[in-house]
Amino acid sequence: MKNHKTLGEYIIENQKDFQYTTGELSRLLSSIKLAAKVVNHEVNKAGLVDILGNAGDTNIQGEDQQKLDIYANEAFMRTLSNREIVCGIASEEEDDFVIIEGKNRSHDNKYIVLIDPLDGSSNIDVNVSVGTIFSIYRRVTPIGTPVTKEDFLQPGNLQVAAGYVVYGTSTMLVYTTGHGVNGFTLNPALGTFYLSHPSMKFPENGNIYSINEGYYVHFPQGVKDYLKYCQEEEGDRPYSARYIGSLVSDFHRNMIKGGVYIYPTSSKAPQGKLRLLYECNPIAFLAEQAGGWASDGYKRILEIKPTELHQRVPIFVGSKNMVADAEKFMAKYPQDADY
Ligand code: AHM
Ligand code: MG
Repeated sequence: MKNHKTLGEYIIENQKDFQYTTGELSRLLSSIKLAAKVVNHEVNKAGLVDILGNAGDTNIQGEDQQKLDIYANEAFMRTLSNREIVCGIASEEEDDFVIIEGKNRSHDNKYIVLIDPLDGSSNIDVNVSVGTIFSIYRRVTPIGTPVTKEDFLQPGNLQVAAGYVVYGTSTMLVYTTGHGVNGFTLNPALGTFYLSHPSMKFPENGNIYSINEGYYVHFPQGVKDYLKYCQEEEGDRPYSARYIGSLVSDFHRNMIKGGVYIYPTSSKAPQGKLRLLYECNPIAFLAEQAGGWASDGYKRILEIKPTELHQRVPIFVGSKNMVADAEKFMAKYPQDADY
């Protein structure tokens, strides 16, 4: 068997790539690794819910059972707060950001984390993959003071690291610190992540499109036209449609095989559905680092200046040439850019 590097070894060896190089980011990534294992253990038990009890029940040890998305939120919140590195966390599961105090009630920690603890959670009941998405920034307000909203409303191009965990047929942790994208697979018997997908790259072209076509009638005309193009018989088209309904899994597959994931605006969701800070920015950072592209249909996701924590934006992300093709169709309807 080939001797694969573990995630722990990889993080330490590549500490120097990180521009601030203090070891703090390594410790932060280690805490994400730990929380991912805890959540993985719980997600794998989801099918036993009728045996072990449902949310709101009490389990055999007398502990309250929780819904998995709440469980995942608490697991990440707890682990990230414990290591004297993070000064604030914003989560898709919380209404507002949370201020973390360091040792002796100080505010000396430098990093903020934005997290979607369990994305695609409607898929849990049916044994389909779900994921965790995370995004890390350095704070912009002075060290020593409590974090403010300003620390969280940074454009995506200021992220220092981002990644996801996919709880699928295998559990994988995929992340970037701005030096490419690497994927690590969990060996469940040992509880260790191994480097299984070094230097992940989107193929420049692809033949998969991923969108919830059930909402077709509600889509903007540019999206309708692009879908028609995907389905036409010409060259390497028609493309295949693949849509899991778990962003992390759809993105992960498209990065490996080549494809585009689209969640556009629609007459039902005029701003789109996905959140800029917890979903679109980290996924866009990974996409660009893997040689792909992420756009809101008109402009680069990573340059959008956020105005609210839970802001939604449309997203077109994946193989570079596929996103560029979709943007050409969108450009014919410039009025739709004012979503
Ligand atoms: P969630 O954060 O409430 O789980 O929603 C995000 C998910 C994505 O993972 C997925 O791609 C999308 O919502 C599916 O939405 P839809 O069912 O509208 O196609
Ligand atoms: Mg989500």
